Amino acid sequence: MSDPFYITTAISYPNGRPHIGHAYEAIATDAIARSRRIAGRDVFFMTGTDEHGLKMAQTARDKGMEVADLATEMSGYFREMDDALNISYDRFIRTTEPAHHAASQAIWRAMEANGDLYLGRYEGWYSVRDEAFYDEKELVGGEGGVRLSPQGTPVEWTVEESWFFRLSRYQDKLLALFNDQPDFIRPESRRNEMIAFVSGGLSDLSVSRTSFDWGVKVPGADGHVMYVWVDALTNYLTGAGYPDDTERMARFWPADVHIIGKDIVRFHTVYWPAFLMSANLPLPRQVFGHGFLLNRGQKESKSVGNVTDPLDLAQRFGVDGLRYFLLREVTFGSDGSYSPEAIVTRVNADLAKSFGNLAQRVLSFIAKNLDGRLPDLNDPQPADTEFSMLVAQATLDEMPRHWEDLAISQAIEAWMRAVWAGNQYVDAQAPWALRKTDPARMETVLATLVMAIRNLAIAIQPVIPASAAKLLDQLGIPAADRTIAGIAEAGWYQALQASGFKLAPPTPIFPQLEMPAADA
Ligand code: ME8
Repeated sequence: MSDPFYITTAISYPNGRPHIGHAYEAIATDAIARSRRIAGRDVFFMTGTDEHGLKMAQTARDKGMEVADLATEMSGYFREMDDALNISYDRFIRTTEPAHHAASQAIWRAMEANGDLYLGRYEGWYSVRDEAFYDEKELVGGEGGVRLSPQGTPVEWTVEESWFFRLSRYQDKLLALFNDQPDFIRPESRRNEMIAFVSGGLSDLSVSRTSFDWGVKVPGADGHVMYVWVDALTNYLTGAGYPDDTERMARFWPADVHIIGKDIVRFHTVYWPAFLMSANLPLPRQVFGHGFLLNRGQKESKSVGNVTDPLDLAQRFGVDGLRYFLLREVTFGSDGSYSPEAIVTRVNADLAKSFGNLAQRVLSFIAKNLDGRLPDLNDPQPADTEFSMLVAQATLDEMPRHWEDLAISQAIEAWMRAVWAGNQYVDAQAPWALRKTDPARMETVLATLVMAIRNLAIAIQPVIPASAAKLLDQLGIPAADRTIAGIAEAGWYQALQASGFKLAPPTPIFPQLEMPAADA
């Protein structure tokens, strides 16, 4: 297959179990990956866990565990979550893998060969929770005069021998990058933040640690492990076969897009391109910083007692219900909020009552009244053609454009408008009434609807893959045709009719969800 597309999530810290923010990022990235697959791209989708660093080492110590064991146990929960949520990753990377250590050491040597690394002494503020160094001027005051990072996390004064990366050399190059490639950082608001940050001047970056040893060894410097972000960012190269698999590198590097949260945009759009420029490697085409997910408008935290297990939500509302809600309700790039009531309301309105109802009443009518035989398309009238054109416009033009632009909720809105048009069409044409008066006309209306339902199901696969697949199975659509090209194909309906395919009485795919009791 041609036309490679490499997409990644951030790799998560497995110092605890995955939360709803992790689930959201995985679901959004998965939907984009699937949207490219049905558009015919050769997708490589990577996710995984970021297992080194002080935060992991400290968590393990607090739990009285070996850090390697903690990483393995927790990484397993992330992979389980991905599998449960139907995340179609091609590779789940763990930064403790030997291949990743080799890639991190290779980029280190390349940066060193370029004269960008030097040995010095770090004296400054460090936040273990963010795994980030901060300048004095970035700190903010907390309660009782305590100094906090701009993310509101505690900082500690750190003094140690360290290797430094000459980040200061890259200020102009980074500003030129942001200027020449306005789409490198999205959305626009994050781009503006990064332009302001880089314009304020860049200090060299401490890139090794000597006070602990849980990390990738710095080549040729005993006692130094790499700063966790150096190795973490390099995971994207490891996945593309760096440094030895040059064929794979030629195919999948640079990455098309890194999907990450808004709190780590600086690492991905300042440090990462600077490392890559230093190592003489091409830069990813785009970094997209999505928003944060809030529980009834509040950040989840153990002390507030509102931490939700994403798998509980999936169990309660269905994997596709949860996916649909998050992707439809949250504008990609902005913060979003969820609550059980909001999920139930949205899923019932769009999936159960609109699309589900449309499919269910049409397919069961055919199963019952035509014994499952696919109706004939006799002499279509303007109302039929108009509706078919509207579905084609939504699925072949609007939705692909929105997907291309990562405007996920807008892609779904375009789909929903076509679904509503389907319900209006069926009400206006009332095939049930035509059964006695004009059976030929009834068949035309039903045939028009079957085609529309099939195309709408294909187009929504990235969002609700399992439900769409069930519906396409009911309709007898071969797996190979479940693509955008399959929507555009002429003659598939007549071919399916000719094959003698019969619709079985359908089981409903989108059950109505119960509104939770007020205290749930
Ligand atoms: O940052 N809503 O790992 P992480 C939405 N290991 N997204 C959220 C979120 C929320 N409430 N909370 C976190 C790391 N995220 C590093 C990344 S990449 C080379 C290394 C997002 O486990 C967060 O923004 O803290 C990030 O993209 C991802 O979840 C993993 O966060």
